Amino acid sequence: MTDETLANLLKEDRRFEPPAELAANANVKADAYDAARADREAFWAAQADRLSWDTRWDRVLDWDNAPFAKWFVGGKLNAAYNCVDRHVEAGRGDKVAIHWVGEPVNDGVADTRDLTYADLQREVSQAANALTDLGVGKGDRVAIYLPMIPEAVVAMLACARIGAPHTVVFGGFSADALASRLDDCQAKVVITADGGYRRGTASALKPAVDEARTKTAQMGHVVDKVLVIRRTGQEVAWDDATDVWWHDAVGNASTEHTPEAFDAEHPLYVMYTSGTTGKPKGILHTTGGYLVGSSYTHHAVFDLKPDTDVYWCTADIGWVTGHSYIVYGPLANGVTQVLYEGTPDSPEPGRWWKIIQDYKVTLFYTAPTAIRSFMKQGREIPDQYDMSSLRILGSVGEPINPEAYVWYRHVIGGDRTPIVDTWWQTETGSVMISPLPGVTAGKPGSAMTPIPGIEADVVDDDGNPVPNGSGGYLVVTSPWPSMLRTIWGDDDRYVDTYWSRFKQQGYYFAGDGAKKDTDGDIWVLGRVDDVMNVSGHRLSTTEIESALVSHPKVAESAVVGASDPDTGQAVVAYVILRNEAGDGGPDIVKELSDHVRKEIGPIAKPRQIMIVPELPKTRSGKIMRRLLRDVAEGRAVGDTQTLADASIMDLISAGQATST
Ligand code: 6R9
Repeated sequence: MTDETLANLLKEDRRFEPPAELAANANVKADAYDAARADREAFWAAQADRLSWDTRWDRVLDWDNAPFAKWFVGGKLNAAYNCVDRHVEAGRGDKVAIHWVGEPVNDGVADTRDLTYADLQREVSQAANALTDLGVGKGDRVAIYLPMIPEAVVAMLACARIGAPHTVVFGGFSADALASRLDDCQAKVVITADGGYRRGTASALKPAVDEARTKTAQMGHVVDKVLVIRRTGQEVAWDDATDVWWHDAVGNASTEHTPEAFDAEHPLYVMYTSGTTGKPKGILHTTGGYLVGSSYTHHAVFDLKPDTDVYWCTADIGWVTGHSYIVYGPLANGVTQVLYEGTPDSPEPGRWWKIIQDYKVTLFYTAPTAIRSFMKQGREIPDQYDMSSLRILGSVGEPINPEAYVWYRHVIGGDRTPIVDTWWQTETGSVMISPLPGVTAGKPGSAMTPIPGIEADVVDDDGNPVPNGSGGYLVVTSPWPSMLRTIWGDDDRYVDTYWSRFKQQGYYFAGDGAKKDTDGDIWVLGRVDDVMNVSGHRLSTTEIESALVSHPKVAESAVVGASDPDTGQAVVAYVILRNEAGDGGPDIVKELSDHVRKEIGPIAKPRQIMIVPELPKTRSGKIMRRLLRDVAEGRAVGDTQTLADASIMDLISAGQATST
């Protein structure tokens, strides 16, 4: 973000007060901030009481071995029981848990299915029994690689029910990306489907699992079983020794299953996310604190009224937002929600707005990148639908620019709905900084203040809080229940990545830059490290550079995130070819782009690839990405004094027009 955009942002002075009725009836009011400040542990203990525990904890927080936290020490609970069974036992078995809106959509009618809490209880129990029969026990890892079908939720809850940590891999990731995750967490079983639908067309998933399984075998790790859901009915290669149909194994299993209570610190899941080095980090979340954090924040930030609200989060379960705000938070709160498969604008540009109209959605949660793309299409499309049911709109994944915020509120929310701009991360497990819809007067573009129970600040290089009106690094200053516990198999990397930057103060370093305005409200500005944010998805520059360098024609590469009006940031790659590759041939750009797609997945595909003769490096050999970003964003190239060879930037800037 340039200084100029930042200055403009902070000139933003529109305020949106909460609607009076919402404020009067809000689940969480202003006094919660005071209660949490007075006694943070007692505050979180009160939130933990919203769940059902088999054994109560005897200590709220054990921070003796910081930064390794234990929350609700000695407590025991089952996450799936909390998300499913307890609602059935409370007489809400007939309540719809999930309105699934799938693909394909034929003649305007989608493939749909409603699942009640009683349905979920039966299916989760069957899946839990089937996984147990396949040899999955407490502590074994299960990978889930699925489209957005109800079975994805069922599979996650079945794992939670038997204490087998799941690792959900986004269905858009390649076989290679899947293989490295299977290997890293040593997954015993993979749950997948023959294929999935996108824009009405079936695409295969199972072949990527087969390929990944072969790859992990070469790495020395053998996946025992692959449980396959028949979704599209397409042909699949079958290996009798490993492959099992879901409809056989799960379909024939008993619908009775008694959940076992697990320790509050028992691992619930591992979610891989991009870091600053090539290897994705397996973020570990455990059971008790995570469920407390995700369910409390969902109740507070969305002011969820389970008897009347219809909630919809458009995320994919392959991301943390899908974990915390489709599966665990909402279901623990007994919500009725929409789950959808597909894309926002297919088969019709107004698909989302039609879903809101049809299901009378009241709480809606999506990402700025989607809002910007709808803005581009124009308000004529949403204006055709009745969205008067909406009462709160949420935003997540990247900073929301004030214009998108105001458009979202005005066009989608009819100027009635507060917007909750929620800042959080895979690592934080649940929302950390956000307005409360019944309390906060929202400012377009600001995530505002840490929610009750969370303590965060913006600090300078030395870890001192910056005064209002200044910028710095975003930190969390005290532990919170849904915090990551470690990086799977790599405690040192956990300490290094998050706790060494402000070791003396004991602050969690989020990797984001932020500014406090004159009122002290927080504006998150984006990453300060080599992590990009493309359409709300985290990608590491190093990971894409490694993918490019693994191509036989490539000698070296540098990747930057350039600002992009649609996707927030976009991947721009600079590539030096090997001598023997000559000019790479006429299709070199496409070849490299396809290669990245294959290695990581379509979301990592560069917007632009430039073949360059050299990369700008400092004398110590560090690539100066700042200069490459200048070129990618079409600016005059900044200070080149520290370059070992300043003429290189002229070559790169001149070459840009011809090589893209
Ligand atoms: C939940 C999620 C985390 C990174 C985070 C930050 C960016 C997320 C934001 C936001 C500004 C918001 N981010 N929400 N930036 N305002 N409301 O997105 O997790 O995929 O781990 O990404 O996303 O840069 O550090 P994750």
